[in-house]
Parts: sequence; C-alpha cells; structure tokens
Amino acid sequence: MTEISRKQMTEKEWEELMEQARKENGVPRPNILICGYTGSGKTSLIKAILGDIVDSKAIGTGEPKTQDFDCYESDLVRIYDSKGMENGETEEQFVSVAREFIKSHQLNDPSKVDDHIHLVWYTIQGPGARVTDCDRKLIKEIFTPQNLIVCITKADGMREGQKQAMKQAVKDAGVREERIIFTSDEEGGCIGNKELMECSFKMLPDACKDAFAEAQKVDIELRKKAVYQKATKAKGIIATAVTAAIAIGATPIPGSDAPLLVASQTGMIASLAALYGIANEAFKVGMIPFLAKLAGTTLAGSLLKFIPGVGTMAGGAISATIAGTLTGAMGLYVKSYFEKCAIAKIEGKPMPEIPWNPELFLQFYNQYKKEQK
Ligand SMILES: Nc1nc2c(ncn2[C@@H]2O[C@H](COP(=O)(O)OP(=O)(O)OP(=O)(O)O)[C@@H](O)[C@H]2O)c(=O)[nH]1
Ligand SMILES: [Mg+2]
Repeated sequence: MTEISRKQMTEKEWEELMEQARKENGVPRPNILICGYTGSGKTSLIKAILGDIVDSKAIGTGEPKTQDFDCYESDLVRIYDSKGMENGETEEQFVSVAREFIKSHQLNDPSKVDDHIHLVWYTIQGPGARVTDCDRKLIKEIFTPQNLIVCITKADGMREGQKQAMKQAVKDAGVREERIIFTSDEEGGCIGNKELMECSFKMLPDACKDAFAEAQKVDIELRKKAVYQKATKAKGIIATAVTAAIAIGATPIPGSDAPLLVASQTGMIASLAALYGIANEAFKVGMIPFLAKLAGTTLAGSLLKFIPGVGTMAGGAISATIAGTLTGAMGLYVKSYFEKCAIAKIEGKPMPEIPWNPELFLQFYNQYKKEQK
C-alpha cells in the first residue's frame, strides 16, 4: 500500500504559511476614532474596553495627556486616540485638526480602505460638563451621523437628573437617542460600556464586525458569538481544500498524489488557524505535535484502516471521493479544535490539547459525509 506520509514542516515553514494565510483569511480590522475635550476620559475608556493594549501611563492626572493621535492596535482593531482640546487652543483649531484627520482617512482610494475611520466615539464628560458649541459643531459638521456614537463619560459620578439633562442636550444636537451612551472606565462594571459594544457592533460594516467583537473585553457573549459565527467561513475554507483534494484524487498516479494532497490540507489548516486567530505560539504548542503524530501514522495507511468499507485502489491510490472526504473530515477536526482554543482564550482558560484520536476522526469523517448529502 502506498503511504501518503506527511512531511514534517519546520516551525519556520509554518510561520511563513500562517503569515500568508493571515493575509488571505484574517478578518479586516475596524478603525475607530475617539475624540473629545481633554480630560473627558477618552484614553481611560479605551483601556476599559481593550484592556492591556493601553499603558496606564497614558491616562492623565491633572494635565493633558494624549498628544496628537495615538494609535492603539492589535490584530483585531485599531483605535485612534486623539488629544483633547486644550486651554489656549481655539475651538476652530480643534475642529480643523479633527476635520483634517477625518479627511485624510476617508480617501476615495480603494487601496486605502484599511485606513478608513469606520466609527467615531465622541466623548463628553458627564459630571459637571456642558454640551458646548464646539461639541455641536463637531457632531453635526465633521462626523457623519451614520458613524457617530456620543459617549457621556464618567457616568459613575452622575446623578440621574444630570444624566437626563445631558442626554437631552445631546439629542438636541441631532444625535439619535440609542447612539447616546453613558460610559465609565470601571473595568467590566459599567452597563453602558456593554451598550457601547453592542451599538458599535451594529454600526460597523459587516466585514469588520467579527474583529471588533473579538477585540473588546467588555461583552464576553458578543466575543463568543463572533467565534461561532466563523463556522460559515471555515466551511468555505474546508470546501476549497476538498475541491482541490478531489481534483488530485481524480487523477490517481500512484504515490504521487500524496504530496499534493498533503499540501492542500496544510494550506487548509493554516487558513483555519488564521481565521480563528490562533497565534504562532499557540499553533506551535498545540498543532505541530498533532501534525507530527499524523505524520507518524500515515494518511492512507492508518487513517483508512479506521474507516469501514474503504480501501485503496490498485497501486495504493485513493479515490477522488475518499481524498475529498478525508480532507473534509480533517478540516472539521481541526476547526473544532481551533474553535475550542478561541473560546478557551475568551474564558481565560488554558489552551486545550488536541489529541490524535482515530475514533474522533471517524466521527468527523461521518459528520462530513452526512453534511454532503
Ligand atoms: N470617576 C471617573 N473618572 C474617570 C473616568 N474616566 C476617566 N477618569 C479620570 O479622568 C481623568 C482623565 O482621563 P483620561 O482618560 O486621561 O482623559 P483623556 O480624554 O484621554 O485626556 P487627554 O488625553 O488629555 O485628552 C483621569 O484622572 C481619569 O482617571 C470615569 O469613568 N470615571
Ligand atoms: Mg488621553
């Protein structure tokens, strides 16, 4: 029997493959601008929402802190934190800086689509502040209503009557009620921050929604939902690899299908890892030993033994259908593992292990066959 053995790839080869897969399958990041007066709590809000990517040194104590535009970014989101309007700066100057920034990020150049600002969080300090003419000007003239949310910050220090008055003033400035949200820098504690996540999620373009949901730390359920919603894209990745495998299996040249089949499966695994945001380190720890075990067995030899009624054709080649179903089953196996990894990460649990379990493989094999009917 011809053995379809999996050449063991080096960590470096995997990293290169994953890098490429991230480019092709990684989710587009949303760009969010946060703008408002100095000291209104912009940087604190970002920290409450994104957690560790903001250094606590970036939060002001008594003097304006953020200079120009700081950019906080991860694989999933990019947030521009603007410096607030300071004493000595005229409102015109402040408005004009904001206008220039928006203009330079709303270029009609499709190749710069990555730089567009998808959403603006405009902050107005809750306790003790007023809605100023400058706030109104920015809200009405600079930012478009479709992508603006007004955050009334430091809500922890506001009385109920004060909240209502402030909300009314922002409504009078032309902002829809559901886009006015009371926020606070209390980590995990403020209901408003969760509302801000939900409202932002709704307003972002579809392509960026998943990345945003995953990036934020406030709404765990939203993050989990984003992981489960990746199943559709995962199916597409698996289907592409299956099509390739069927094409390879359809021209059986004994022995020589093996490297091709393995290459298409390797690409599929890297694409799924990119889709589920599996970092290189996690991949090395969990996946490489699994793949090594798989190489230690052999695809045609050992896997097929577990599948009743399936054998190899003359010369050891496997049929197109079997090549396809094996690839589909492997895709489901790996996808289910990556999904578990992504959920464990959200729940702050250690990464699960991926055992090489032939019975489990058989389950996925049957599941895949059933899904194809
Ligand atoms: N009570 C309370 N204080 C807050 C809250 N958010 C921020 N602060 C405080 O307000 C001050 C200013 O916060 P920053 O986050 O630096 O404000 P900023 O808008 O980024 O200021 P600039 O960078 O100067 O424009 C700090 O002392 C924060 O601790 C909040 O939700 N509640
Ligand atoms: Mg700041």
